[in-house]
Amino acid sequence: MRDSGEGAVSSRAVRAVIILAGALIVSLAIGLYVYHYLHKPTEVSARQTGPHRASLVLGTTPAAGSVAGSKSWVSYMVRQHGQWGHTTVFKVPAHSLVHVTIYNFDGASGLRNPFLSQVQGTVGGAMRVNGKATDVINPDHASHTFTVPQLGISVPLFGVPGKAPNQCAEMPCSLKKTHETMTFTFRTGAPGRFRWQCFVPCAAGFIDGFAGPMQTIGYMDGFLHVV
Ligand SMILES: [Cu+2]
Repeated sequence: MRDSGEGAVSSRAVRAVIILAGALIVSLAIGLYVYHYLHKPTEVSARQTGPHRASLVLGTTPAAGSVAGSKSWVSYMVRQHGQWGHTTVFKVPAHSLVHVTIYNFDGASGLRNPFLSQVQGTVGGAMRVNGKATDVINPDHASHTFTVPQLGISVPLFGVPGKAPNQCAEMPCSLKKTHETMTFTFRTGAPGRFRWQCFVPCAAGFIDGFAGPMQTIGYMDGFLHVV
């Protein structure tokens, strides 16, 4: 009888250790996920161009290529010192004018909601497409959008025509390759961390074009860190 009693105690002890170890592994995994969510990809600062002025140069590509590591999906990129970097977390100064240039190397996927083909929330309510001012594009010609819902900012990106020569399919893309250039300026307010994302269902190969890169930070989503 004494033997079986000891056996029950030790099996309970083994179970407790297994449960504790399991709980530890799960909480470690959750911790790592949260850390990764908050800290990856690396934050890149907009370039200070004057008092309360900064500039940010971005790019959009059909495939992030080797710069992105394992997942060469459709992606936003950042350009610094003539080099492409793979991040979508941008630090910009508060109460400032931020001038944004986006070089789009990607073709059009088209918007499902034509409302988003309008430029909203920028200085003058407009942008420039290859130097020409406009406040709207044909929704079928939209390649991506740069939208910050909480700040009321949304800019559609004009897509490279399908038959255009000299296209760049994968980053790093030289500016000599065919692209469309969008420029606009927006004004930042108080500090905060604001989510931004693309609203064009541009994730080719995924259901409804809305999965994969469309819901992954570092590709078609990111944060605007106003400091
Ligand atoms: Cu997109």
